[in-house]
Amino acid sequence: MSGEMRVSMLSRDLDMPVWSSEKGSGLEIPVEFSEADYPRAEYQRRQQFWDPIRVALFTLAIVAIIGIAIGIVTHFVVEDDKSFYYLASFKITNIKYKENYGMKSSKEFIERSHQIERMMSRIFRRSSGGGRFIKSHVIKLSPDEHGMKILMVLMFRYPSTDSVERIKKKIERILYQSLKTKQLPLTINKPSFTLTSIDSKKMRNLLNSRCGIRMTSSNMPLPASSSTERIVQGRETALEGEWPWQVSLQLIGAGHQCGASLISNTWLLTAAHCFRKNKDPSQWIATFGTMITPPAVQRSLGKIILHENYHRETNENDIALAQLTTRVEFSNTVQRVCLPDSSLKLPPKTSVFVTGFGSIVDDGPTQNKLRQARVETISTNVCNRKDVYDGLITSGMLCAGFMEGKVDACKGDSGGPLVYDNHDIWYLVGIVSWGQSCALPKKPGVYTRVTQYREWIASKTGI
Ligand code: 4AZ
Repeated sequence: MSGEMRVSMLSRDLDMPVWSSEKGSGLEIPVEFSEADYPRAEYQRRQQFWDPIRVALFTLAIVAIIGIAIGIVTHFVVEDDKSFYYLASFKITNIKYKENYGMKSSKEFIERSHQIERMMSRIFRRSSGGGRFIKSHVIKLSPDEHGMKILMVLMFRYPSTDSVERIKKKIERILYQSLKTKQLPLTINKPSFTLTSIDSKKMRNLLNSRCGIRMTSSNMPLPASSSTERIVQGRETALEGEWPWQVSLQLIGAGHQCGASLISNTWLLTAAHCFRKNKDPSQWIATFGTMITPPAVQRSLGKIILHENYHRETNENDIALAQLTTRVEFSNTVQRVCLPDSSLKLPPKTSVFVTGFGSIVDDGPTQNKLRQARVETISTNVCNRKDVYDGLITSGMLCAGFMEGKVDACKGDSGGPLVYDNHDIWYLVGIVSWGQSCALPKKPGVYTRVTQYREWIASKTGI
């Protein structure tokens, strides 16, 4: 009887009639308990609740809950990745040092640095702990009797619980292994290799010797932008520090007038036509950051230098320099952009980015939040076609946008940057200058071609 009872009792409330099945019959008949039967039934119910299957299931559930809890704690505490920075110094023996390596803006320095950075990427990305490598930057190339010496920073992300020394050993092991097994284009002299752990401040200071580098507030480098949108038809800039060289030039009492680009701790590069209304530096302020109000940093202007041959009728030589009264310190939100070598030539349809606080429709208001747009370079031949700008584009100008229109810079973006990303280093290739209205078909944006003015900038600033 008790065997048959158990089957029914497990699935029933005690104050419901209990069903008893006749052995072998498959039939169940309701059995009424008398009042005296209840305590015994209660006891049986408790005892039967803890049968071995239930105990096993219960134990399993507890183990699963503990497992999940440990997983969550591990994820947030142990696996909480942190950036680790190292300064690497080593000698390369199969390359002879060239004098131009001393100049960071030279083509020779840029190309050799990229080659070394690519090699580091190859060494660390394909290793077992490859996902830990973020990027590297060459800081300095110097002469050495056996070839040349390289100083570079290496950035990794490892769990925050890992020690600096342990990571250093891992990095060295990966590197030494690669020297043995990989065909590398440059011969690294193993005994000369030293690795020193540095903090984020030291890393920042070292990187400040280089231009055009973007970092997020957590000191993570920003990857090349993935946006494909517009200023007229653009998007608000997503991250603080995405365009750290962007400046807003404001006339005291009249607000934002133009954009500009930071090219050193004290110099801004902008368009000459921005100062048509007012050339008195004491009437101007420059603000930094992704918002006009509140600005991240603010400075007054001490000097304005217009290009001597700026012509307002033809927009020729639409370039000007402005000097801050006090220098700005570089940070994640304020950083200078690189100036390209005068020899840099961008082929048509190269992706470039324009940023600014200008209007998003023709004659619209200034935007408080910085906006960005991806545009493409257009050859001067195409831009000078009769149905485009009919010969108005001179050698000091550069067209960028789309023939179908839609994406463009607009009023208030003038003076601001058009930048080109070369291996995560950003170069100022254009200054927003003019255009027929905004985002119209066959009327792309016209920019001052910075490469054409590289010597002029150097002659005024020494940069
Ligand atoms: C302006 O008035 C202006 N579409 C700037 C850029 C462009 C047109 C006008 C390009 O400042």
